[in-house]
Amino acid sequence: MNRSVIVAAAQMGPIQIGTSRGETVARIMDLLAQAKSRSAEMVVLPELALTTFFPRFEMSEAEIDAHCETEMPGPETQPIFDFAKENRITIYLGYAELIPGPPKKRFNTAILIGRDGKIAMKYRKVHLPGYSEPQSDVPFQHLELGYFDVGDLGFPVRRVDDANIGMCICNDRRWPETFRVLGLQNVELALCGYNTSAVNYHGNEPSHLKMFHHLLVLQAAAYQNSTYVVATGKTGVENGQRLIAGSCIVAPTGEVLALSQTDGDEVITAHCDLERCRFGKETMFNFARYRQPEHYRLIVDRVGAKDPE
Ligand code: CDT
Repeated sequence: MNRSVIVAAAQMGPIQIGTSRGETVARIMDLLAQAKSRSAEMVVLPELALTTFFPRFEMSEAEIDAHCETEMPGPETQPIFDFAKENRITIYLGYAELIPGPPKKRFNTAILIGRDGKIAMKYRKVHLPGYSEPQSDVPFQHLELGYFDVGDLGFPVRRVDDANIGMCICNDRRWPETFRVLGLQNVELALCGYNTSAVNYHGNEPSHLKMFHHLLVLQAAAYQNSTYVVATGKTGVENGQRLIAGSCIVAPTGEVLALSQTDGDEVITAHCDLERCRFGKETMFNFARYRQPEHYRLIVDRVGAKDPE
């Protein structure tokens, strides 16, 4: 059976604060056109692709809400949906979602826009990093825990375009639980948008480790769940904060198939033969044959680590 898809990661350079949605969507449209010209059938955009990474700022409720979408598509994002339908290209789009309520909620969300121009899947970020309160003595805040609610849709996998597609967002990729939950649903293409600071302000972490850990977790996740992984970043210097690049497409073997070369808007592509996921799923990581869940109870029963008694 021939099940293959040409996938693109559409990396974006910085979106400075105050940039209009119209300007940003115009950039996205250009990236989508580039992806189409390279025969892509699926395009993955970054986390919070419509705005700057606003949790780096201390903001009022009204300012936070102004960075969120209350409807999807809305007038400014409709062209992305039209592009998906006209060109029969599936698109992962990350954005901030506001539900006015009551109760009011905000989520760090990604949707998959199907080839019919309709929302095929939605995911709301589960592992929110950073803090709920501003921290002192840091050059930039990371206030996702205060600005967003924890996602309430689990880690979905859906059959879209004859592929088992899973979604996660940025920090989720560092948690093996994310990918194992996707793996247990036979994920074949795991999609992840990110905004990752190039510097850890809470310790003396050498800066090269940011890229090392990014690739380490994606390659391990792909191998251990025998799935393709497509990870797309927002990069460059955004409001004075440098973000790592390194958008990539990883094979089910854990090998990197494509890696971005620049710090700005850039499209990378790879041909993904979904049948290649079967080998790992049927041999080394044949979950039905080898998993021993009775020995994994602590993973769901305990949140924080404790010393042995
Ligand atoms: N956007 C996002 O999730 N960033 C995190 C950094 C968290 S450090 C406070 C990441 O995992 O890259």
